[in-house]
This record gives sequence, C-alpha cells and structure tokens, in this order.
Amino acid sequence: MGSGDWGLGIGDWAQSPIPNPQSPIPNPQLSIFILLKKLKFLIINLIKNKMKKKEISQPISYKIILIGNSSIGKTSFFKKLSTGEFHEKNISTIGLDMRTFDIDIINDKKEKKSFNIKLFDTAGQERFRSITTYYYKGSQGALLIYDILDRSTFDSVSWWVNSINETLNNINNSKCVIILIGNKSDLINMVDRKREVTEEEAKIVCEKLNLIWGGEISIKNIGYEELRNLFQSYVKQIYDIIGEIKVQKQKVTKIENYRQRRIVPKKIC
Ligand SMILES: Nc1nc2c(ncn2[C@@H]2O[C@H](COP(=O)(O)OP(=O)(O)OP(=O)(O)O)[C@@H](O)[C@H]2O)c(=O)[nH]1
Ligand SMILES: [Mg+2]
Repeated sequence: MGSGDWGLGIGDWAQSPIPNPQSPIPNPQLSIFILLKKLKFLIINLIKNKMKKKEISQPISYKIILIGNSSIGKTSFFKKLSTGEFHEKNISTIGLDMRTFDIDIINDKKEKKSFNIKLFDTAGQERFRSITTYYYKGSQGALLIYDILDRSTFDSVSWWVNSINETLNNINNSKCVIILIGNKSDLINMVDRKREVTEEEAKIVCEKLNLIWGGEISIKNIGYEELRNLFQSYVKQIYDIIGEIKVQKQKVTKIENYRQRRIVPKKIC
C-alpha cells in the first residue's frame, strides 16, 4: 500500500463507502482508523526527513598530512593557511602540529559538501621520520612539498611516496591521495638563486608515481584567500578520488604532547 493510499482492504471496511471530505464521516470507527493511518504516515515522513537532513549536514572528515624534506615550507603553508602569517625565520618542526579546518565545496552538480579537515604539519628532518610516518595512519590526503631551488628535496619525492604507499596504500585497501607541490617560486627571480627543478620534470614524476600535480607556489607571496582557495581545490581533488569515507578517530592527546615543542637549528644556511 502506498504511503498516500488510505485504501480499505480488510473485513467489513472493504465494503464501506469511500469518505467524502465535504460530507460528515458516517462511521466513527472508520474516522479513527483514517486518523491513525494519517498520523502514522506523518510520523514516518518526519523521521525519514530528519534522517535525510542529518545525512546531508554531516561533514565529511578527512585527515591530510603535510610532508617533505626539512625547510621546504610545510610549516609556512600550515601557518599561512591558519592565520595568514608568514615568517622568514627558520624554526624547524619537531614532532607535529595539527589544526582543523571547516570547508564548504560546491560540486559539479551544484550540491554543497561540507568538510572537516584535520591538517597535520609534520617534521621533515630525518631524525623525526619515524614519528612522521607513524602519523600517516588514517590519512586520506598528503601534500608533498619540495623546494624548486633545491634538487635534493625533489629527489626525495620518491622516498616520501614509497613511505606513504608502504604505510597506507598497500594496507587494508586504504587510499591516500598524494598532491605534489613545488614551493619558493618567488626566489627564481633573485639574481643569486636559480631554479633546480622544472615544472615539466615535476609533471613527469607525477605521472610516473601516480601523484596529482598541485602546481608551483610561493607560500611567501601567496595571499591568504588565494591559499585557502588552493587548499579547497586540493580537498576537492582528494574528494573526487576517494569520495565519502568514515574516518577513524585520531588520538589527539598524543599529538598535543608534540605541539609547540620546537627548536631553532644552530645554523641556517
Ligand atoms: N622565499 C621563500 N621562503 C620560504 C617560502 N616558504 C618557506 N620559506 C622559508 O623557508 C624556511 C623553512 O620553512 P618551514 O616552513 O619552516 O619549513 P618546513 O618544511 O616546515 O621544515 P621542517 O619543519 O624542518 O620540516 C623558512 O625560513 C621560511 O621562511 C617561500 O615560498 N619563499
Ligand atoms: Mg616545519
């Protein structure tokens, strides 16, 4: 029986005349029956709508990690995205830092998708690699940055990709989308500095290693809004590949232990 169908089909009621809403209902038993059916229909619809609304309003949770060698600009990206600030001073990260971002994206079908992104800033120094790789778990996206003026940071890209694939992509069918980003593009115009990695090379590596090309940027010069839009586009690309998933709860308490514990390197070249 359809939801709007109040048809009579049992016992004597099957013989009863169809009630005319204009004329008074002759049978009181029938009117109670109709009212109860109506009520049941309304309650079911109410519950269905509530469940639908809950489904739509629930944001999609992603964990995204910033990875790459030391001094390539991970913390600069993280800070500018969070506060709009950029610091010239080099303060190397130890352990890691985390921040949440709420993002709304309108997809191709003009539907609004809400995201709750946990972004992790990791340490690039070799001595912290075991901590960094430990926190890969549960990531749906990785922003892998290199310095376009420092060949060695680009040469390490395959190491970072392997470490992600070994930890995530080959285990339990989990999927982590890796986006490659070349940083410090502002420095190629300086007389005493020169580019060591071309964009074409980076694109070839992306094809070879199955990465998404995130483009060349200057975290120093990029505007706050521009960086937020860029980050949104990265989230959308991750979403286009992995879609909606349920994310395991992260143990934030452990992360808190590492927050703000930073050291200044003895000498910065
Ligand atoms: N000129 C220029 N300098 C930048 C840019 N991005 C970052 N830097 C500088 O590069 C240095 C290192 O940046 P960080 O963001 O701390 O590097 P990191 O990748 O977090 O390094 P670790 O924490 O050691 O892994 C800092 O002195 C920044 O000011 C950029 O786009 N242009
Ligand atoms: Mg850092």
